[in-house]
Amino acid sequence: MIRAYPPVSVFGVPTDIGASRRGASMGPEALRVAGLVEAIAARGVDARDIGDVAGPRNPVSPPVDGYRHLAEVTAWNRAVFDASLGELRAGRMPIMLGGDHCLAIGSIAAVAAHCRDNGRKLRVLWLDAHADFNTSALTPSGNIHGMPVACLCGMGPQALTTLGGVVPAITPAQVRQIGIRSVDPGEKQLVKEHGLDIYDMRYIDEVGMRRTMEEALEGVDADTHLHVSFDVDMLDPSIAPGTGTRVPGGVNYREAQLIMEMVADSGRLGSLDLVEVNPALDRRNATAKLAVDLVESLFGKSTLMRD
Ligand code: B3U
Ligand code: MN
Ligand code: MN
Repeated sequence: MIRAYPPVSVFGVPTDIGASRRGASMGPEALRVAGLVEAIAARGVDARDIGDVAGPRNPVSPPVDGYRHLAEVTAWNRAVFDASLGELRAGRMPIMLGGDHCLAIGSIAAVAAHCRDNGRKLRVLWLDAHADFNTSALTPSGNIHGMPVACLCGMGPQALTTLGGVVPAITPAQVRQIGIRSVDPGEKQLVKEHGLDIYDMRYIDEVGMRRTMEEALEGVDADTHLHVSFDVDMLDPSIAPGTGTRVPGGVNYREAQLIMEMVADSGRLGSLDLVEVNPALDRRNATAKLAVDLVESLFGKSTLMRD
């Protein structure tokens, strides 16, 4: 199968504004140093690094009304929204290098707006140890990187839920979460109420990654835009130590490769977030290098010639 990828625009979002642990702001450079853009280009894709978007510094302040740094998170997400939508409208695939996962509010709001404009269906694959479905009332931390899925589904501060103009930006029915193993008690209840489709680690252990991915991709067709939001803490900390909220028992190397290969085989990848790489916690950039390795598979690299 010959896959033609649209041209790709990689941009960095150097901030840890949605987290309480510092360091994800260095993620974009770590991924560049690990050779991300060159690796995509080596797959025969027109890949361009358009640099970093800008935003406010991290004031490192405590939560106010259940949100840490809401004004700054909003500013960064506006910048991400504008950059993502600009690239999509130019016919290019945006790859957002975080930064922490709060930035997916901007990137996915942009993808949702673009899909609405073009009458395309949207499917979001949320690869993560966490459901990121907290609200200000439920959050144990006030960290907005624990809230992006809820915000996108219309639950959250107005500044974030209205980012793309239409509320909600997406519905839970458009989301499939994979690798989940840490959900807070109140968040668990909310996830159930909204029927979020979660393939947690127990499910993956029981049925295997192949079937998990077949189910997660079910219904994806030629009219579907597939957005992959990849929080590297989905991976087991033994292979991906460079991230702020490590949870044991994660997705292993082979399972992660299969996820990426099956997305590549779908031929529908339209946009990507690569978030929560924290070089301050990493060993010799291992986590960024692994992310690059996985992105190569996402762009069709496989061991054998399957074309
Ligand atoms: N659920 C916890 C922890 C967390 C969520 N996402 C990350 N950490 N990266 C919270 O703070 O909301
Ligand atoms: Mn996350
Ligand atoms: Mn996470």
